[in-house]
Amino acid sequence: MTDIRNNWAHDEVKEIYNLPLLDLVNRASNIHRKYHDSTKMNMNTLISVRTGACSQDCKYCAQSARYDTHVKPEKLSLEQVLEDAKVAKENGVKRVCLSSSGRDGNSDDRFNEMAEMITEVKKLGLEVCCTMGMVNKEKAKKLAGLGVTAVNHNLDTSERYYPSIVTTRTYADRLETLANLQEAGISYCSGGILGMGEEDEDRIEMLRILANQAKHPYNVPLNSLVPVEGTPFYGKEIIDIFEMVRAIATARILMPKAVIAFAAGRRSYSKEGQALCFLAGANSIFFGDKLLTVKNMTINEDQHLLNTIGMIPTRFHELTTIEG
Ligand code: DTB
Repeated sequence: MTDIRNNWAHDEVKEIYNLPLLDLVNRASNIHRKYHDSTKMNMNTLISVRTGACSQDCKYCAQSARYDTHVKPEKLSLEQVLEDAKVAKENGVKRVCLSSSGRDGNSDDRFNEMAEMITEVKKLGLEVCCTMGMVNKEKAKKLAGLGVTAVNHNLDTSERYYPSIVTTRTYADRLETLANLQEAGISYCSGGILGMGEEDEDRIEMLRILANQAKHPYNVPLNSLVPVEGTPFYGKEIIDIFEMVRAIATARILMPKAVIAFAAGRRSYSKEGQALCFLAGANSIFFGDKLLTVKNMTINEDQHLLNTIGMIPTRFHELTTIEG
């Protein structure tokens, strides 16, 4: 049977997810080595071009205007974004992800601002991704024309659990943006967050929906919730690293060619735990001392970790594909 499928049944995914952990890791690791160079790590720096002041009520997010968090609304100028991108480049990353807070990326002011930033950052010789909320068909085509590497729009969790984390938009809205991106022929990035009180069933369903898209995501970011003071999910217990390993390994088996990112939350875990995630198929990390609003692993820690395990930074297109 071919490895690349988009007709996964829930029970099939569940069976994989529930394999004995080391058998699951072994299977994922074999698939990973069939499709990727296992010495390469995709490194990507987040730049928050618009932070906070968001009308949405995502219970995990420090940027919602509804919650009293440490985040102060801020908008970076093009010059500041270029400055941050240059620093990221000097630190060795090949790609930056520009993030703009807010529900809808289609409004002309937010879209045009993002389009200009994408164009200018690309001129520095960096690959550029973006995340800006919902994207309609027309704007998806425009983003494709700008040569963006991938557009991020997460499913976050399962359809069933989604109303427990957000009420101001629907799962159908999320899926529609993914469909718009696919129709425009752009690579897209979509994943979710673990540790929001969801069950294994929700993780399994989210991964199944991603794997059953007509075209698999280019990048699947899996985040471990970073509970921020002031958000409704503050106080949630950090999930065990083995739960991250299970989700990452399952994602790798379902989407062999995708880049799987161990995105937010790495600071909660040991370097050995993170290395196990890389063994299970995670081949992308956010690199830089800060994510959007919270601290990341420091650059020094990450350089040390990658050196120790013998992984080197790479560009997206150099990551894949040994076979297929
Ligand atoms: C994704 O899945 N994780 C990134 C990116 N996509 C945009 C964001 C991580 C943010 C972590 C929490 C914070 O800094 O506020």
